[in-house]
Amino acid sequence: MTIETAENGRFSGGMLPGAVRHDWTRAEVAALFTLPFPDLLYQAQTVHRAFFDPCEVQVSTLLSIKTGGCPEDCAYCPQSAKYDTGVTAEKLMNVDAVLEAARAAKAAGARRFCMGAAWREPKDRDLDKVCTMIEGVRALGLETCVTLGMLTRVQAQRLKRAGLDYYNHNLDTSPEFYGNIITTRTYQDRLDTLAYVRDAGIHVCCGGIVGMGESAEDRIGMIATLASLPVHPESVPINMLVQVAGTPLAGAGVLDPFDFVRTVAAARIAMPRSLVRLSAGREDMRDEMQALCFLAGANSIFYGPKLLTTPNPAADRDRQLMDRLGLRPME
Ligand code: SAM
Ligand code: DTB
Ligand code: SF4
Repeated sequence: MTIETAENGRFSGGMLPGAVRHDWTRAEVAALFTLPFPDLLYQAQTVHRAFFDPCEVQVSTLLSIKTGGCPEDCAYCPQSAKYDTGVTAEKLMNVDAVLEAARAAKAAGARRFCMGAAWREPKDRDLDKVCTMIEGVRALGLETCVTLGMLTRVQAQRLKRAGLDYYNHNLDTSPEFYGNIITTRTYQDRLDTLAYVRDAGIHVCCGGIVGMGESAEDRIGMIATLASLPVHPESVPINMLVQVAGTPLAGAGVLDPFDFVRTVAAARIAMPRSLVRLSAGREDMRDEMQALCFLAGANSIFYGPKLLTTPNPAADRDRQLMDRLGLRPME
């Protein structure tokens, strides 16, 4: 097989398939975004195939273990107490109910079980309970992931001792656009939490949201920031904004779907070894759009009828889509 190289112009920015770099400049990432679509997808697929079987998709299931009533003001989020979205605040679930949901997820084919809490940061007492959940979910033979907001270094170490495999904490957007979306915590707060998680030896799941009214430059800045982390996140969720009535971003202009696909492809090329997750927003995507995202290098999805509070495609629709495309769940 002939692999096109930087010399013949097919691979921009000196990128050869197989190279993992942490020194991505914005100009290099911008050059990816502005490639003709066929060249971008070709490059993304070549990189994808160098590291993964392109017919395999990692399957995770999400559960909201603590819903609503969050003090933060993230403009996209239906769980913020600042917006009237019809989401009612609930207490942290009990451990047995969480384990029952994890057993059902495993029986349905999930490999990883992700537990999300609408907190700014966990209280130590709550963290003890979450650690018990992590131990129980691991004992079922599932990989574990939690997303609980900001952590201290000590809390990250506590989660590691409980056996946590992944911590999800998103940068959400570029450093420049961030202040338009969230005012109650800083970009640096997020980078600090990510460093504590990494230092504790937990795998990092970190990505962002597209379709919030950000510019192309912001999407470029987000990918460049993620790809410049000292170690790439092992999982990179790319969420399409789910517009929820009552949030400030309800009514945000609709993004050109190809700009979403370009963001997925740029994530794949810039972070070749990472799982790129086609995350929120699939419920409103046509099957053709999801297929394009898989061709652009997405190789992970959330599986099951609900994300945290909003709908996700039903499991049978996803099974059919995977069958029609010849995709298999990753072991
Ligand atoms: N409270 C914790 C935090 O913010 O880190 C954990 C849960 S929070 C819901 C996890 C992530 O979900 C957010 O960082 C955001 O990227 C994503 N998210 C939330 N609402 C969304 C929406 N309406 N559309 C797309 N993604 C969303
Ligand atoms: C991520 O990046 N996306 C997931 C997960 N991490 C926790 C959450 C999506 C939430 C979508 C809105 C909702 O269902 O409340
Ligand atoms: Fe709270 Fe997380 Fe929603 Fe922000 S994204 S309002 S921190 S639950």
